[in-house]
Amino acid sequence: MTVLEELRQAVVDGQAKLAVAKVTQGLEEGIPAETLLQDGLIAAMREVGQLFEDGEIFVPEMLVAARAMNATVAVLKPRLIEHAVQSSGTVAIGTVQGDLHDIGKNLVAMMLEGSGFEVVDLGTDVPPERFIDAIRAGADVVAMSALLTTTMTSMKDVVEAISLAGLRDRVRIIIGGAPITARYASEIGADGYAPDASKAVRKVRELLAVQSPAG
Ligand code: B1M
Repeated sequence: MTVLEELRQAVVDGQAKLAVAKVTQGLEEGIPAETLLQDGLIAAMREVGQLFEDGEIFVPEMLVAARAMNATVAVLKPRLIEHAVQSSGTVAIGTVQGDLHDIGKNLVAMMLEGSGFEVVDLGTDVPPERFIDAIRAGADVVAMSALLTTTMTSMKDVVEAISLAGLRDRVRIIIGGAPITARYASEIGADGYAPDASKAVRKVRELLAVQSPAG
């Protein structure tokens, strides 16, 4: 088995220590951090989702796999972020009400932070009023994540609540997560959608008209 395969298997099996060891080995062997993330960790979570869907594993196994993933992301973090110094704006990010999935949201938050944005992480299961409080406290962007088809509709509630509070002109709204599409974003009146964490950074930069370091 290659290191990437061993990493994938360790995460699927929920073996956090082994997964951390495999990420470390992969880095030592010169595998780029982005490859370890995409082809190791994210691929493993996809496999876990499939096993769950097929009834071969249950919620506890999904949970330990998620813990293994989180442990390895901590090791990769310094290699994934760009270390920008100047603040480019404030982003309030959260997983919407009713939804507890936070791995994707945490990756987006980490990449934004590494790219020079101030990030206010509202956590998971975030009700609309907490996003509104964050705008009142100065957030330039509201970033929402949802992983369930049953919770993605909460994004619309947040957009509506922001409009009702008279704050829509003060903020840009970006959404993402596995069931989300660009079409859904425009349907609910969000300003943007991104399919992954690095594209989320690009989209936020675009929405705030911030130059990327590459120009
Ligand atoms: Co759950 N779960 N889960 N789960 N879980 C899914 C999402 C599911 C697809 C599994 C499946 O059936 N195949 C399914 C949803 C089905 C659906 O709605 N259509 C599901 C289900 C059903 C459930 C429960 C209902 C199970 C139950 O209790 N019976 C339950 C719901 C709990 C709740 O939220 N109320 C549940 C619970 C859990 C755990 C708690 C056990 C655990 C989460 C732990 C945690 O997050 N701390 C869990 C996990 C791990 C998964 C899977 C296996 C993996 C999710 C993940 O972390 N992926 C998932 C299967 C899958 O996704 N294939 C599944 C890796 C992560 C990096 O990807 O989050 O997509 P993702 O983020 C990406 C992009 O989407 C994007 O960037 C990220 C990086 O590239 N992105 C954004 C995300 N947010 C963004 C925001 C942006 C921009 C981009 O801008 C703001």
